[in-house]
Amino acid sequence: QLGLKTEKLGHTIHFFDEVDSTQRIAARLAYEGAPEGTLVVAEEQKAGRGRLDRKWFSPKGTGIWMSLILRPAIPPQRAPQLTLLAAVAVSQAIQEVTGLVPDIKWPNDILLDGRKCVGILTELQADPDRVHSVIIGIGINVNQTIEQFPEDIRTIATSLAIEKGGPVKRAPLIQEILFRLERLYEQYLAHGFRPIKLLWEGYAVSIGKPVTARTLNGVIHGIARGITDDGLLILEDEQKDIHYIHSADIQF
Ligand code: BT5
Repeated sequence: QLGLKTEKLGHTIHFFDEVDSTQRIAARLAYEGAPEGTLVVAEEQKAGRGRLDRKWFSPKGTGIWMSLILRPAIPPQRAPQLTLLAAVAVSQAIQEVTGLVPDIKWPNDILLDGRKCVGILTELQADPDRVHSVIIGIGINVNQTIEQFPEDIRTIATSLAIEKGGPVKRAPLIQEILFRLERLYEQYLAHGFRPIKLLWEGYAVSIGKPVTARTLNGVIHGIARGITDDGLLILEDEQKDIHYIHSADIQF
């Protein structure tokens, strides 16, 4: 039992021991009409995924692998804002529960000590002018030891337990994430993205620094200048031209 402090988010929870991906299950539930706030949580994902069909390593019992259904009345181009909103909510919750201070790396990573401990994946069911549902997938490495990570991500990944130096309980963290998400989401629906953007900037790394952005259209080197009110990354290249980046992998 999670002992929720929320009005709406997480009031229907589907728990699974093992799934391919909580994203796929949540998408099916959303398609079948599941209400806003429906949450899918799994102990283990056999085919957890990241962006662009990359794999998300989701071993049994050591992490939080969950997907939340939202139904905001927004046009689809505003959906990336919800990735940033979720990153703020998860960062606040991690800070509250563990005392660790995370960094957000645009658009969807949360880092501790420069290593990735959270990945967020936002997927949509939408018409060109209207969102039907947004599935927010959140993967958190909670209690893995460094040896438990596959070799290819061992130098770039970390867990809350590694950083804190001891185990972290998952249920209170899920509870805190939903609580923070609900608050920020209400703010977002009432006042738009601006208040969320200000909070986001408080956690952001790489703003003002040189970065390399790998997009589907090519590679851009430049200085990250911030994000727009829509949540796009503002990048100033070596010719001082400004690029607005919708989606990319960022390195610094
Ligand atoms: C992400 O993609 O970071 C989004 C991850 C979302 C996972 C959640 S878990 C619940 C829900 N159900 C799903 O199936 N997915 C969501 P991206 O930015 O593309 O990063 C993927 C890359 O992160 C991989 O290519 C690896 O390099 C690295 N990676 C994979 N597993 C990791 C892990 N457990 N911890 C840290 N890094 C990892």
